[in-house]
Amino acid sequence: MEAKIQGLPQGLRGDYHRARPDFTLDQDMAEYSAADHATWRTLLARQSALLLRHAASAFRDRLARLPFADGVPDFVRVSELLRPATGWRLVAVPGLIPDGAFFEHLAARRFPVTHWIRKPEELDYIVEPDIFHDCFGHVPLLLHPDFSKFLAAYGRLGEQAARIGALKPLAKLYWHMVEFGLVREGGGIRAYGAGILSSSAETVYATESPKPRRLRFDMWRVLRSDYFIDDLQPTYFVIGDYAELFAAMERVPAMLEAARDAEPIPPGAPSPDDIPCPLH
Ligand code: HBI
Ligand code: FE
Repeated sequence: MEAKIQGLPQGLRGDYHRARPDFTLDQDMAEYSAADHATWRTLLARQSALLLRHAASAFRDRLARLPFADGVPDFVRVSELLRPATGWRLVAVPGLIPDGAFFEHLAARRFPVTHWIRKPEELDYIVEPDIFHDCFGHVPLLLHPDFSKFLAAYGRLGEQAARIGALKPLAKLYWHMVEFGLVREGGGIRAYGAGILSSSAETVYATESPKPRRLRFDMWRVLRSDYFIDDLQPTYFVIGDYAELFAAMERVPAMLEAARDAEPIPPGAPSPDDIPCPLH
């Protein structure tokens, strides 16, 4: 069993012994308490209040179609909406899973979602991704044609990257463009990244604060950019639309080796070809 969770951080709270070899398990709706459903609704209400001003319209429009209002969502119901739209479905996992399994699921259009929810005293911050982050943050854009194509293409790169020891640049791409991505919209800048939109502090900070760098999306820059995992991001990348993100994936296979060998750009540091994106 130790071998099974090799490559994962120590002390994860999920029950990995219950999981299949591909790290999935069955979501059991009966395991959620009334308090769990209340936690979901509290988080949903708080984040929803921020969306109109701060979230990308692609995210808001699709969130409105999802059965999230009453409490912790049932993955079977959500998958029934996803499949006819973009071919994705949700699979339940105990928490973080090893890179290889994660990439395989994405390539097959299965999105791994942690089945448990945070405790009431963790509303503002949690280290591991829980069901609120995974569902609220990631699932709306799985209904978007271009973004969901981008994410499946990302999964398909995992094998090549593992073979040549270039998983780090791929993790940077996921971090900056899936978790913390911004999009230009109607003369302003909105958030679509799951890490931003599942955090109330970062939702406001990323889209309004004058402090962070906001740079025009550049794949080669992103693949070399280090990040903080436990603080607000000092640098965000801004796309024009989700088709741009998908189109940029075509060039990644040819960039991976060079990105692996390049000097990483420290979090928040500038780089010579940066193009700033003003807030207005
Ligand atoms: N597992 N459940 C889960 N969720 C993630 O976002 C995730 C993961 N395992 C690996 C991983 N992310 C990262 O290494 C990606 O950047 C590849
Ligand atoms: Fe995430």
